Amino acid sequence: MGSKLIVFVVLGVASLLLHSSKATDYEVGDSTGWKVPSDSSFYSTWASGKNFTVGDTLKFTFTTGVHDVATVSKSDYDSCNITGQSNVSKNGPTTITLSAPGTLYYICTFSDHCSRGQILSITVDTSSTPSTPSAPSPPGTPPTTPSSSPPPPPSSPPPPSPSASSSLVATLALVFMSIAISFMHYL
Ligand SMILES: *[C@@H]1O[C@H](CO)[C@@H](O)[C@H](O)[C@H]1NC(C)=O
Ligand SMILES: *[C@@H]1O[C@H](CO)[C@@H](O)[C@H](O)[C@H]1NC(C)=O
Ligand SMILES: *[C@@H]1O[C@H](CO)[C@@H](O)[C@H](O)[C@H]1NC(C)=O
Ligand SMILES: [Cu+2]
Repeated sequence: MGSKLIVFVVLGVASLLLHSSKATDYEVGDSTGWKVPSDSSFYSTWASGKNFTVGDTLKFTFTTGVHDVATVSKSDYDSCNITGQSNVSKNGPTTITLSAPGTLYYICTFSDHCSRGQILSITVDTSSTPSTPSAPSPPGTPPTTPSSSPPPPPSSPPPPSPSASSSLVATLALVFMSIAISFMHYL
């Protein structure tokens, strides 16, 4: 009985780990869900520190008829323009797949909910691999590096190797094996 339970727990953790290496399913606001927050910066706080990538999903949990989710332009987001919005999900919960990189803006179109902080903006990156930030150079200026300053020290951390996920699989396989072996000892 106890061993079977352990196997189930390990299976659950393993599937979670393997799943999170592909795409992340975000519950907007976590346990708060999608509603008028008590703190108007609640959803920007929720989004900060999260790295959204293409393929991830956003789940907005709300009661149908009490809130909605409108995908809006930046200017409509900035001004809390709730009128004339056409891209609105009225049924809760709503799951939105982040299909392209860029910044996305979501508001609730019910009365004053947007101005009271029921508003979310996220930036979606292309992939989870860190890209080299390229500083925009003024037009017409050749991209020359100043020779006066010394080159940066080559102490950048190594890029994540593709073997990271396979070593995870190997570790999990080992865990499964040892559990199976200890299981057989009981029989
Ligand atoms: C998001 O990405 C930044 C920069 O690549 C990194 O420092 C940070 O730890 C990442 N955060 C999460 C939650 O993965
Ligand atoms: C509000 O948003 C709608 C849809 O984007 C737009 O047609 C309308 O002009 C906007 N109104 C104002 C005052 O910006
Ligand atoms: C409508 O909203 C969805 C979800 O955010 C988005 O993927 C789609 O691009 C939007 N469509 C338009 C026409 O803006
Ligand atoms: Cu609302």
